Amino acid sequence: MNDIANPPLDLASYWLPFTSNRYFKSRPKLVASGKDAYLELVDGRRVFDCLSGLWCTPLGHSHPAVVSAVQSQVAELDYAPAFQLGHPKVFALASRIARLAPSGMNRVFFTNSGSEGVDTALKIALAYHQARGDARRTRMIGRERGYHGVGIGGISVGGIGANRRAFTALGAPHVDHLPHTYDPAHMRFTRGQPSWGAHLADDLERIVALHDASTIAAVIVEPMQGSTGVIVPPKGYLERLREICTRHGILLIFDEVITGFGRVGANFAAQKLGVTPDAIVFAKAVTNGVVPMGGVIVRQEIHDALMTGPDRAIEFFHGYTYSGHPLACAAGLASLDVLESENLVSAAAMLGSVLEEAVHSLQEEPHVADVRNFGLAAAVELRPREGQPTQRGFEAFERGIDAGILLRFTGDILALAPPFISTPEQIWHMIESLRGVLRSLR
Ligand code: PXG
Repeated sequence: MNDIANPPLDLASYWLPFTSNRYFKSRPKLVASGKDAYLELVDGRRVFDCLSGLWCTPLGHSHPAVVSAVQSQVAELDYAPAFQLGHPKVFALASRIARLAPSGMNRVFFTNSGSEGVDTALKIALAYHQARGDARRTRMIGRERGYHGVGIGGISVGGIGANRRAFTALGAPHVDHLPHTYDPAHMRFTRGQPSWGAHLADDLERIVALHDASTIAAVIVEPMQGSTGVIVPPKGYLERLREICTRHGILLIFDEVITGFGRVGANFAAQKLGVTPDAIVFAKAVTNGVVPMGGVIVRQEIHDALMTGPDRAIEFFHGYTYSGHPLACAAGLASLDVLESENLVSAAAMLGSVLEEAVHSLQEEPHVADVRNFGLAAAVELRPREGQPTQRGFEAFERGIDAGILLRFTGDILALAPPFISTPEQIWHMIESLRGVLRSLR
């Protein structure tokens, strides 16, 4: 292990998140630096960043405009108390985000992560109904295979078994789940949105009938499910969810932590899909992953409903020491400047067509069970090795690094979401490298 750093690093104390710690420590992979669409490991291997970090660095690494904004900010104002005070950049960033959001969604609450954003959105939903005298509306509806981070609210509405099972004792009690929308029999190798599956939204009517609409506060879904392996919404599905929520006075929350800020070829998936929710959770790309930040955008009416109570009284008992941190705001303003001035949302849309063409050329490669894509995101689902599920995904990840591509695997699904600054040649090169990896797998 002496070659990974000089002097040798003690790997014992650090407990890695969502990682096989014992395996990692037997074969550590340490990143030394990043530039544009590439990361370099301490052993000198250079890899194309196929998932833009963890979906969070669409502008590539160390973008000079973001680096310089953060450097200046830390020298000028490193922290400002978040309660009872503000600073100019936090207002500027909120207005900027409101300008990018669907019209009418113009009030922004800041958190430090997607998980905190999700829990904040759920709290806003409860507080909103209470403020309107509808305090019975406490139930939350999530969806199978949904990922909404790891807070107590997020794992309760989330639908990934392993993330919930051990912790149900802490979970929010009043939760139900819609079925997920993935059915390979109907949508294998679909390009973009599947035409089958809109009817799955009707399950919300069944849930409403079961619990009564008057007990349901909100439905939360990722417009495109990311973490579980890029599950694309069937045509008409989200429209129908919207219609049912509106009819029953239920708030619709889109968790756009992955899809927000250009990933699907529009500022938000809400705009790409033409469905406007009541709240949008964001994180990741808002600061290009440079400083942690998340948040919630809500319709003005939801915000205004909470602006009640005695003069000088706090209206919403919620917030974080680092809500709207000056460094995050500086990184956010600079990142959104770059996104706009370099037309990177259109670039993402254009590269999405390149990725679609390229990734579907893998359909006949060994082990490939499905290929799907939406915007500048795609998944290649592998058939699990007999008796050893997840091993193929894991091996693809390991071999990818040697082949110059940093892949992200979840079980046997490989997800791709390259930076918006990628060239079409880099996208094709990524896919050709992946083809080589697939052919090398057993
Ligand atoms: N909601 C969604 C939809 C997410 O994708 C979160 C909330 C939580 O965000 P924080 O910032 O608390 O991690 C996420 C996070 C992957 C991957 O490989 C996805 C996420 C995180 C790490 C890896 O798909 N999504």
